[in-house]
Amino acid sequence: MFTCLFGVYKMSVKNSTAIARSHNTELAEIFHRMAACYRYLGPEHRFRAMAYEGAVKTISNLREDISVYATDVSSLDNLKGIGESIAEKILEYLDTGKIKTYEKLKKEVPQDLLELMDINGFGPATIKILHESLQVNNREDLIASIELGRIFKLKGFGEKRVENMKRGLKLFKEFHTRMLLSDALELGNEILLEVQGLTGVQKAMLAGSLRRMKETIGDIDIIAIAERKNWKKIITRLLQSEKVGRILASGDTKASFLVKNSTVQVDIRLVQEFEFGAALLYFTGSKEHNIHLRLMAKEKGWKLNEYGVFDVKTDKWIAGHKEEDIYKLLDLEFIEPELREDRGEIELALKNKLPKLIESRAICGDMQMHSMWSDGAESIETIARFIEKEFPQYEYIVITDHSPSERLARGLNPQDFIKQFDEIDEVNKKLKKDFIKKGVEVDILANGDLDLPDELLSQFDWVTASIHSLFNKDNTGRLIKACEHPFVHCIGHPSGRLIGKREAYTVDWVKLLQKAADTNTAIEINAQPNRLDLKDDLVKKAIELKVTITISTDAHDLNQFKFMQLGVAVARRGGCTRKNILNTNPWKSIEAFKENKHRLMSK
Ligand code: DGT
Ligand code: CA
Ligand code: CA
Ligand code: ZN
Repeated sequence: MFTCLFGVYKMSVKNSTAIARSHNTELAEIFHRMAACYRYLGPEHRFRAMAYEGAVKTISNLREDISVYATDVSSLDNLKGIGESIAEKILEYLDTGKIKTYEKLKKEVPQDLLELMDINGFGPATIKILHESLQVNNREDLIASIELGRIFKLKGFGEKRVENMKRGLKLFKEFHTRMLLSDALELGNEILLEVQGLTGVQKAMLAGSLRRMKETIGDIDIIAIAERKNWKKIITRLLQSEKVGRILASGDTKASFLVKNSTVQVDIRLVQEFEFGAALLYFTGSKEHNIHLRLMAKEKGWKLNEYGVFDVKTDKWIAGHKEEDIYKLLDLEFIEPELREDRGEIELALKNKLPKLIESRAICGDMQMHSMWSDGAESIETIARFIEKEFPQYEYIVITDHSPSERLARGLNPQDFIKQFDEIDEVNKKLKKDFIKKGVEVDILANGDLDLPDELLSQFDWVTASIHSLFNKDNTGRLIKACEHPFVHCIGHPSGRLIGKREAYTVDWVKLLQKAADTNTAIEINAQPNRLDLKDDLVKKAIELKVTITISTDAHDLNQFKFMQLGVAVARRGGCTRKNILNTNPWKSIEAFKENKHRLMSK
């Protein structure tokens, strides 16, 4: 799960009941803040901070409300990552609604400083110095001390470091005004369901950037069809929903509100059936796409707006019932929402040359995931049985635990991998098929070497190589060296960005992608919601250069396998067809892909 708990993202914790949501979510948030307090207090509290983060992870993944497990200290003790002391705090919280230790910590550590530790470039030690020497108490103070140059008086704060801090602040701000696609999808679909359930609503759809599946979302847009006479009633009833917080605007045809306890805005518009296509087209955007279409209509003597297509001279209505009708009228192929960014899709549609975009149902397997052997939450058998049941279309999954230098992620030693191979063989035997593939996410070291010996690497079914260090450097050389390695099949999360937290490191993309194509090395679209890496425009570049792409969830627990749809969305936005994506094929084609690289590299 994504654990930035200072924004709207706290709503992404998924549980089956409303109570579970509030207990588990609130407790996870308290523990996350406690961990941050301990980090702030200094390295001697490091283990406590880690213990609380561990508990956050466990609680966030519970399928039931925490109270179900909380009969006494020892029953909680049985949960992974929860020791006696934390168990006591959980009971205290369930009993009194408060945790005394936390109340005490709140007095010791200025709470507005905690969110600053989530910003790249601001560790606890830095924040402490800023607080103690410059009386920085929150983000505003920090910005002021940078702008007024006071920060340069401190030892160790030179131009370069402060530049880096400014970039971190900028990312943070962008992040807090936009949501991750995954959170917006979940929330958007919940609200959509409510709208669809209102009496009088005949049909409702998500529009805006959410329908285009952009990686971050500013606000949620919904279009609904209803007869005009019912509009007022529908708006009134919707605004009475318990999901609605502050109402921003409310008229006869539309309403805007903030979702309760959050800063997420929802815009909803009601239309009549015959104008639905025009409204959907308009409010799906993008704005640039719309402007381009409107110009085309104008050249034909028509006017295109959110109500329909009209003849300029007579004002006569020509079309607008369906999006398809409007594209057809303009001599265009239907353009999928993910492509509507005016990045060349209209020109292709004119020539009937749009790619037939990949769909989720074409995915045959997941190419990256972590088990309990490293930092995943579940055993290999549990993962395999879950996938068999929930993703029956999958023919294989690849377990890719970390290599030794990833100590924080409990990376495996070579001998552990050999033991893991035996376990995979055993589980496959139980499943009566060759379902689980032996993979690894091997670290690319500082000099571009890999973190495991060739002799071991050659035994894996699938080797993904990724960078987990030196994010401030140009990493073209390291990645190219990894591509040139004969046993590397794929580059994982190639740009290293974390949306809103860490910018991508510098890479000469054309050079790298060309190398990937030349060496028959695949490039991953990592579907973790805060990665979505490779991102859409680089995916486009990659397929132009004939690079093979994989989509994988990099799941660390069972709830994360559903992220595949986000990876597919990125691929679609990049214009991928089924053919561009390696894991739309049976495993024997993947073997052939590996064989090709082998042949190329031994030339
Ligand atoms: P977001 O919410 O920032 O993630 O992005 P969108 O694309 O959802 O933008 P939003 O919610 O402001 O507006 C929804 C759609 O409405 C947008 O994609 C296109 C259309 N739209 C909004 N304002 C304008 C405008 O000034 N001109 C045109 N042509 N279309 C607009
Ligand atoms: Ca929007
Ligand atoms: Ca909007
Ligand atoms: Zn990784």
